[in-house]
Amino acid sequence: MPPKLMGVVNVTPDSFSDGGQYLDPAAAIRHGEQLVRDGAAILDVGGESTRPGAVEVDEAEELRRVEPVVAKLAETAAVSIDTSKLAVAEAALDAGASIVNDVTAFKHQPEMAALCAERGVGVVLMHMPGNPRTMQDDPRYEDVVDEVKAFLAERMEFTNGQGVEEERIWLDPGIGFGKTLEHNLELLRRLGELRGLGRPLVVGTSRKSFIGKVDGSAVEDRIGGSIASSVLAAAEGADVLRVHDVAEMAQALAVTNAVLG
Ligand code: HH2
Repeated sequence: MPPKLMGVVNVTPDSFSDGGQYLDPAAAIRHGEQLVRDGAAILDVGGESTRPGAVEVDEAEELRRVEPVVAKLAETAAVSIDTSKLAVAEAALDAGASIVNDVTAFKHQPEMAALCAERGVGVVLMHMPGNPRTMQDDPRYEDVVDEVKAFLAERMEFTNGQGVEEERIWLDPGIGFGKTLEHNLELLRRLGELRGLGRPLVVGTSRKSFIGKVDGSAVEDRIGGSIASSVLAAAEGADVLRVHDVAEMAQALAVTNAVLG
């Protein structure tokens, strides 16, 4: 099965690659609708940047950004809400979102797991050591794949223990979150080992700085690296690819599929 595409809709002034482009709700909605036409099966709506060193956004502001966008886009696509805040997740689910994507894997607000259980929605649990403000301070692992795998297994057990059925849990190695270039490359190379966790894998490499570290490219020039890393992740068994450039990625997957048959 070819992976599904999760299109990124950042309703923020400061996201690392498209900050400010879709802060206006009408622009974010138009963008999301275009991503669906381009081939996105899921739209991931976020109102707070998680880039290293990003400014924390208060709850009311994050809610104000995402709620109208989720409400409108949920009419045409499956929407995931990219948040670590309980109140934002709750409002987004009320507005029609059907997946909660938490980069802290419910470590920031563990009550989010019970909310997801009660609503019967899907969850994405991602690996990140610490928080976005500290995660890039000299990250170290004995074996990055083993440690990410153990972290995800523990968070899955916690989430399941809070009542979320295992079938609703997706896992994400958190490319770029608390990892050096070598850690990111190793995770992509050995992604298949995470299949042992038995749950669908979400992978987000799109436009990330590890690509720039490979070839010196600026953030607006990383589509080639985003596509190459996403296709390789798909070959290693990724089920969902979180991408900004949905049309280009859909074409790359179509050609990959046509060749592989
Ligand atoms: N990456 C980003 C944000 N959320 N969620 C998951 N599950 N996996 C990821 O790899 C992931 C994520 C960072 O990308 P972006 O949203 O474009 O940037 P920012 O956090 O600056 O808004």
